[in-house]
Amino acid sequence: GGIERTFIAVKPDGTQRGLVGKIIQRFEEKGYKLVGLKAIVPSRALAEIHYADLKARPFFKGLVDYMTSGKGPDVIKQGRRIIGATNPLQAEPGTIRGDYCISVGRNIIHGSDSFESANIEIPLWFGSNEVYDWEFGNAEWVIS
Ligand code: DAT
Ligand code: MG
Repeated sequence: GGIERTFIAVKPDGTQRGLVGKIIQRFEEKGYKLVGLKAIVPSRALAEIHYADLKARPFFKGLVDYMTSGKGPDVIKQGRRIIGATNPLQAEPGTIRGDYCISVGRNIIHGSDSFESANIEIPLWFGSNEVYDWEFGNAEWVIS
């Protein structure tokens, strides 16, 4: 894919466990650009809209997020690879979920699963004036 944006959210357990910095660092070190960042406790309504596709599932009530947003080539799919499988017991070592958690109900992070989802989730969580489209000073050393 071309240049994409995704929506990444550290969930309350990741925040409580002090993993926000490490998670942001993994995306930074990979070469992705952070264009928006905030710490919020989402309203119940926002969390329900975000996970609307899972409304019928028994675990629906427990899902809330803190967040980061990154930008770069193929960031949506690569972000999912960095995060690892939904069930941390199936997530490969070296992924965020594979390294930091053991329970699907406490899997510490969200990442958009497609271009369509990212384009819904980013404006759901960020106002247009909360995203800063800056340029890397060293862009040519990261993206060819
Ligand atoms: P992902 O977060 O990998 O995109 P998803 O969109 O299918 O996974 O589900 C959203 C979240 O819902 C997931 O991160 C954790 C929770 N979840 C999914 N399946 C679950 C299950 N079987 N039991 C408990 N929680 C679950
Ligand atoms: Mg999902």
